[in-house]
Amino acid sequence: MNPLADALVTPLTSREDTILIRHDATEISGVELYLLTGQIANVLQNHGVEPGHRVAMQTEKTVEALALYLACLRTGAVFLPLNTAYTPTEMEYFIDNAKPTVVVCDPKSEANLSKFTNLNGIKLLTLDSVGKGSLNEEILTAETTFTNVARSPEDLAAILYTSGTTGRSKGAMLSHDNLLSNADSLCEVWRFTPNDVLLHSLPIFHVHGLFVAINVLLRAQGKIIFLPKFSVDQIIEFLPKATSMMGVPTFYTRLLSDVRFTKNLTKHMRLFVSGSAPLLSETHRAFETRTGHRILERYGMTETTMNTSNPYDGERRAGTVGFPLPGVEARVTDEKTGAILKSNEIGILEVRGPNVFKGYWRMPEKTKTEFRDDGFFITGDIAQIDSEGYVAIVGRAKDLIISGGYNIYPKEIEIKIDALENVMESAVIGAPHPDFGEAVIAVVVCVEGKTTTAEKVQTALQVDLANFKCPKAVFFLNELPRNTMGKVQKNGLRNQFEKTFQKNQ
Ligand code: MLC
Ligand code: AMP
Repeated sequence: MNPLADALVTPLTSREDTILIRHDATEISGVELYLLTGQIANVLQNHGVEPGHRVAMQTEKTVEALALYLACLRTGAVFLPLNTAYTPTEMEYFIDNAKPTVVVCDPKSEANLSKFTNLNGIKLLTLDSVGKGSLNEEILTAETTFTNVARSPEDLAAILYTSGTTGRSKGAMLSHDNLLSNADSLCEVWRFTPNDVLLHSLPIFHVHGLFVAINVLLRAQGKIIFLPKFSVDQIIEFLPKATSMMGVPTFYTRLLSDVRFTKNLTKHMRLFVSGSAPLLSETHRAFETRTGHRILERYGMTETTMNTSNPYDGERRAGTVGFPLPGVEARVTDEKTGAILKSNEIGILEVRGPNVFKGYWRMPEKTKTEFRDDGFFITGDIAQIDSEGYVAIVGRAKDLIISGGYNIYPKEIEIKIDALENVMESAVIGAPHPDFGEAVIAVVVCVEGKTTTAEKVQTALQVDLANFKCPKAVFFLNELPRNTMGKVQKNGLRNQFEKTFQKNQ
């Protein structure tokens, strides 16, 4: 038994039909994808990958990259996908922390990463945006037959890094059962069938694009229009061939700002799903007015995959994330006392179910603080559950910015800014942004008698930080506003700077 490989990969053996449609209209059948996963599984084993070993990937979105994920499942390896925007400094941290046996990267990153992987005896393979590179050279001579390695439901299938309020990234450990139970629930509640064709333009290094979109479509035995990234032009080109689409709110606001996105273009569609960041009620309404479709909003996180969803039938209520998925329990508690609150009261959202992760990689103490004794995971999101059971996310207890669906923890950026020359301290906040929902802005205090410029701060940060984390604007103050406990008043800073930021956009 290998729960995920049995459920997602083995069924490909009987799929002579197309499973993936690329942006250049070339098609891959299920059998072709299956054989490719067998070849990659053999390549991984040849490099010493054993069950439980980590295999890291930082590459563009290609069929080979997707096959690498499926090959990891077959070999019993733990898949570790990494955002393509991560800098070599960030990559070094992840590789050092996860200690993978194999890293697959873009040829452009090879020189930088090899310094580190060579020292640590890690095999580095390359894969570029058209599927070429040293991994491909090894695929060409590899056998296609491969016997799946046995795994139990509790064994790890993936580690996904998520940043935290301390500024240090943590690897969320997801088991076969976590991912399979979630894919099964979503197939059921969103009614995915073999007739579905999903328009896929999300990255495949996060929960949304990989474990929601890909796992669900493989489980349902549907087809996937596999676009390299989100582009309004490509969405408009491929929509007529799709039945369904999943995206972050930015996808939908960008589509709405294009006149070609019409009722006629979308009339055949079965489902539009949104998540990873709050969908504004006004976007929900504008989408319905334009297309006649109500977007189905759901809520999840890296540690839990999906927790709640608006109903397929029944009211998809704007401003809410719907009901807990089958088998998932949700409750709202008092942040300080942990007491369970009644309907409509606002508190911290806690969840429990087969979807909830196994803990943070090599951080047992941190893991313990995030769970209640009865097994509920403390999400850090502030929520309200109404008398009908609809969950609404009304805020965040964690200091977190969500920009275009990417999570950014201010602490990580503040640490870097505070280390810059002439800087005394800083506060990083999220300001409303018409495209990304929220944008990162920094407020900096210089050492007395010294100065720096916004440009210097931004340029320095780009060296170590992924570009989506870099502040879109930097403002200066003589001191940061603090309460009597000495805590920086970020709400005050947001009120002070968001208008100036918006005016300058
Ligand atoms: C790109 N940039 C961003 C950004 N994406 N800045 C802030 N936030 C982002 N999300 C930077 C670019 O590097 C560039 O910087 C500038 O902004 C403009 O880039 P662009 O060309 O407009 O961006 P684009 O490439 O189109 O990307 C935007 C996007 C992308 C929204 C399509 O960010 C995206 O695919 N987001 C999806 C994220 C996602 O999958 N989240 C799921 C997480 S899972 P410069 O300096 O070069 O000009 C999760 C759990 C759950 O949260 O519940 O699902
Ligand atoms: P991540 O850690 O990247 O997986 O992001 C998870 C976080 O994204 C959650 O804790 C929420 O704060 C947020 N999130 C995901 N989906 C939604 C949604 N539909 N509405 C509001 N916030 C969301």
